[in-house]
Amino acid sequence: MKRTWWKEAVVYQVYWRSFFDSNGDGYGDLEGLIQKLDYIRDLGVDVIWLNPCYESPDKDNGYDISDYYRIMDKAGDMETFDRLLNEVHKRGMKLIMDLVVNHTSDQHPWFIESRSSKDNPKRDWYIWRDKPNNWRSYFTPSAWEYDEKTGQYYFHSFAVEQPDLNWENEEVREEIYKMMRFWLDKGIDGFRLDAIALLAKPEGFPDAENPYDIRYLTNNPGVHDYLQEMHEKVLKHYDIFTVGEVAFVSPEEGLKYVGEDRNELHTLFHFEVCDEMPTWDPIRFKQIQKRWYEGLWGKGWNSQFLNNHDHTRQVTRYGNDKQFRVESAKLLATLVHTLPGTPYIYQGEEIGMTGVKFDTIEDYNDIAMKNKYAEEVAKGRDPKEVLESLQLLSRDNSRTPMQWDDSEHAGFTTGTPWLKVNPNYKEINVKQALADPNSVYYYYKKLIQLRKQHAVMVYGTFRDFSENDPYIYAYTRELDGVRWLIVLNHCDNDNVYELPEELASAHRHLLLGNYTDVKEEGTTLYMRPHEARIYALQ
Ligand code: ISL
Repeated sequence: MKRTWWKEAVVYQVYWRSFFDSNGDGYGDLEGLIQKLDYIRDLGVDVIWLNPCYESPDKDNGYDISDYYRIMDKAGDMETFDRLLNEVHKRGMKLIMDLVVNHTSDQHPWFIESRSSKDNPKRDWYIWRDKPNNWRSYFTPSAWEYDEKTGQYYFHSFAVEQPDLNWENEEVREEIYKMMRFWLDKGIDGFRLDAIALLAKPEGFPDAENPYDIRYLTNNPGVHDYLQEMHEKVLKHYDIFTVGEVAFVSPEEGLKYVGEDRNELHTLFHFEVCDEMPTWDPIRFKQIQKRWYEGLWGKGWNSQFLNNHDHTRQVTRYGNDKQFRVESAKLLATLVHTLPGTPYIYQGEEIGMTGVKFDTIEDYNDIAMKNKYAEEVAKGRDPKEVLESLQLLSRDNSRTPMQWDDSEHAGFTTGTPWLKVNPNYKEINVKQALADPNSVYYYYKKLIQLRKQHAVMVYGTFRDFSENDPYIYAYTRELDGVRWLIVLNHCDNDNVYELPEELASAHRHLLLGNYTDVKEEGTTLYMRPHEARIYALQ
């Protein structure tokens, strides 16, 4: 298999508005990120993925861009961005930008022109129709918004304030490519391409049989033509890393986006775990891993993540954030870093930050959650019940400010934070983590070091030795005669794992574990709650 830096990399996602506030306005900012770069470097990560910080009215936290060439005031300015890039590079890391090209803000001058009249030259830059079809958007009951001025509807896959660009229009595509070159020429190291599988729309927008199954929004014919053109005209001219958000695809379809012979993207986020596995489901998870491994291995590259700014923190959703918070945060880290693919760490994950439950809808900020709340309450449902039903998966679970220490607002800001800090910051914070040699933080650090030292962790083949076991996940990675065994007891009880014959005779050397000792007798491994072990087999 071809070896490349981005396969070996560990990526750290910075949701800057919640990372560190340098000027007391309650929002994290790029200057704050610069001040914390040593913290990120010390963890050992290679790449920072920065959430969108372009000029934006901020209806969807920066995913509604009104000027691709400017930095949002809350985040800073272009001078600060340039300094950030330089400081990241000085520390031997790379920076990838989050880029949103499926849609813009409704305040983008292109859209303001487009909606001004039917014969405006930019009318065709967005998607206008006389009649809507029955599609829903991600965030609203209809994907179409009526515009009184010209008596037509425009199309939006997300919020009303996020009209979709018309990728069929060549001028749009050229303008986007030009903008991408602007950022790449600055020396950034790649892109995380937002909602990239949505670029193509189906001919004629036929009604959906089930409007609630919004798969119709993605992966439509023509999307690969756009990506190949983008590759040809922009991406291939730079030594960069690209990861695309590609929801609702099978491994076979996913391979079309990331196949090494396809000239599109390097890797993708498929959301089969986060979208389709609301809580931990071991057998399902194992099947997903196996299918994606078989579908991509040797042909295209996968990504591993269990949370991000859209998905509830992993220790809350897939672990046990109460009795076994530390153990299960470490187990989940082991999983993400030892399965095949590039691992991602979402800020705060490395100290085992948890999700949150606010008492009232007013304390929430997430536009997706708030719209859904309003829609359900309007149907006459009990507001309290609606709130409770939305809490576990609210995107604000992972957006609360980074917990730096036990001072007011967790040391995130001297002002009033834009979103409340998780009340557990007194126990869970960076200062505490750095002072405790057994913290989740140091475990991440060790995992990342292992990845640097052992190619098997990146390039080793994968084999599951526990397919039908509902508690234990045991698998090997193997490369050039080096064989590792990973054993995870993903559950609140003790369990026993009997080594299969094929592995039993090998000598086992423990490389990393999340308990201070190891209980085993011969070929029987006694696993405590949320215990994780990585062995080298000889
Ligand atoms: O997170 C997902 C899987 O559940 C996706 O379905 C996600 O909601 C969707 O792919 C788009 O997310 C991205 O674009 C949105 C923005 O609100 C999200 O924060 C961003 O990650 C619109 O730009």
